[in-house]
Amino acid sequence: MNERIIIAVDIDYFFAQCEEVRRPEIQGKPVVICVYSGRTELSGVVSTSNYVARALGVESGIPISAAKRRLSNTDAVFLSVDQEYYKLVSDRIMGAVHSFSEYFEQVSIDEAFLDVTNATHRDYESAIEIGRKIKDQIKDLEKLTCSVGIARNKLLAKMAADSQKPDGLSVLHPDEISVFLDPLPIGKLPGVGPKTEKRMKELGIETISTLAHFDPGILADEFGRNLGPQLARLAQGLDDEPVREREPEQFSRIVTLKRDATSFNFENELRSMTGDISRRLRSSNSKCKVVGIIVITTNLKTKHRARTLDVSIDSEQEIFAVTSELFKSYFESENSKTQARRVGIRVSNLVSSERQESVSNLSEFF
Ligand code: TTP
Ligand code: MG
Ligand code: MG
Repeated sequence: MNERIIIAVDIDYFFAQCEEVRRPEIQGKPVVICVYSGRTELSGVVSTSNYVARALGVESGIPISAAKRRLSNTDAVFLSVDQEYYKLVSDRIMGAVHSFSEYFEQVSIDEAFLDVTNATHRDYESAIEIGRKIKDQIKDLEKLTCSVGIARNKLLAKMAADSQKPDGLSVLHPDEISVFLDPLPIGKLPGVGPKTEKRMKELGIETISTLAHFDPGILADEFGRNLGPQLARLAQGLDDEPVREREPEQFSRIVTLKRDATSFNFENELRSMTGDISRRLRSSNSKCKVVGIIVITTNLKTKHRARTLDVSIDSEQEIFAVTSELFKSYFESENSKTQARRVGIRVSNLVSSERQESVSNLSEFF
């Protein structure tokens, strides 16, 4: 029997919720996270918004000018994206989610899958328990809510998670799949974008059930020999994609200082972070080529400095040497103008240390 149990996790209104957590005073107001293009004061698009703003018609992808109009009579808060900050929060959450199963795949900044087939002995009750623990842990760690979906494959787990947002936990038992899928509009099927949706409607396909039973020949003609039949399979709830571990691209750690700093006076905190990063590099058999520091100032600005190294490294001492230098030169250049509230380090451009070893072993023969 190859029946699986997959858990999907997606953070609710991720960027906007991160901002609500670090600026509690904006909670309850419409919050809009903007990507300003810089051309004019208002040009750009909405990255995401909280549910208060969504209820007023403001969602991902609409122009900022439209969002301003729709929220003109409210106390809405418009903030610029702070991708670096969200990435730090995401890294910590993903680290925590990963600890629930070795079969883990992160698919975007706020979304991951776990295969818990073995861990649960194919028992949905114990998968629900894991889902609850994941939600509790993300809440404890970062004060964020997420939505969890549990089903027999990635497609259905994701759709289940999406079906009960925010703060949901939705389980789709194998015998409930068609009742869940059939009546949904085709736009809810991952893979059906606005263009495909429009064309499908012209063909009279409104619901997932209609798509599931549609003439495969016509679908292949209309949407391509691969995509057409693939869409029909998805509409039947079929998906064999495994949960695939992806190589991490970077590791980071960040701490809040006991006292705001205007100089590098947090050696102990830095040692603890470099020790942690070094252990994470070694346990994933990687070394890093780029080492960077992160400073979050008392007025919530995020600043970065990074250095690309000639040789990749993984030791605590080496990472400490580079990051302490970066911190010193950061504070010198800032000239005590800003105070650091949180400080962090990040290593990236990871290379496999095994591959390096095998290359150097080989070179000994020549
Ligand atoms: P999503 O998970 O798609 O959306 P969300 O977390 O904001 O809202 P929810 O899951 O509750 O529906 O995307 C995660 C983040 O990715 C989102 O917070 C901001 C960013 N994003 C964009 O910048 N532009 C976009 O068009 C979308 C969809 C997301
Ligand atoms: Mg999300
Ligand atoms: Mg997402």
